[in-house]
Amino acid sequence: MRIDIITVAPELLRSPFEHSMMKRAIDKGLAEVHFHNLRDYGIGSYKKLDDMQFGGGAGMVLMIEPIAKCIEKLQAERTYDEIIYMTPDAKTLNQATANSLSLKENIIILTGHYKGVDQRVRDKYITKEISIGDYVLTGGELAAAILCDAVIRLIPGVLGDEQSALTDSFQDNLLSPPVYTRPSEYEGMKVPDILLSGNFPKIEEWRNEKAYERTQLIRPDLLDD
Ligand code: 6GU
Repeated sequence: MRIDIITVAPELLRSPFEHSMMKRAIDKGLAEVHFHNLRDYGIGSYKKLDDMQFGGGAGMVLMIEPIAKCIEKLQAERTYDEIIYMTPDAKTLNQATANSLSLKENIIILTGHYKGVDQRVRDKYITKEISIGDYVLTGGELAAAILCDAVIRLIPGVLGDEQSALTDSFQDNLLSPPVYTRPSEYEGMKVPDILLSGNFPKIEEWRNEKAYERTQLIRPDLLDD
């Protein structure tokens, strides 16, 4: 999978890709991530990227020309399955979206800044808009890193068997059950007997029950779907 990230702040984004699972995926050749500094496509000698919004109001808006130049240069090189815009005014990222994106060949992620991008960018180029939650970040860069992490770890071969994505929280719309490790007793707090029993069908049943209870308590909305 190839991901092209268009951003005004590539330095804000680079480090998560140099560690842990995303680094492993990139080192294994399972994911390729390229950063494109929007500034390189800016207008005139000042490399202008943004301007005041028509109709008045605070905040600068990213102009269409630099973004168009960058996207069209990439599109001339290959076909993209999705062109994603990271923005708080979109549907929230969930596991189903991450699963479906992990199967794509080439995607572009555009990250906004300031007041966002000119609406015509969204109308002309964007095939999918994603928010990572109901709060506002300064820019879409950290949101893009989160999206990439959620997607890249699902690419077949990235996770080892020992940490199969299939047992993740949310993979089946349930939160994870509680987990324990040694010692089996700490200051009088005991690990549930069932987990020490070696009765694996019963353990599985217990985990499902706890996952359901926890979901019911903390995220009952997940059970509505
Ligand atoms: Cl994708 N961008 C920004 N700027 N803020 C956000 C977001 C994205 N998702 C939640 N808040």
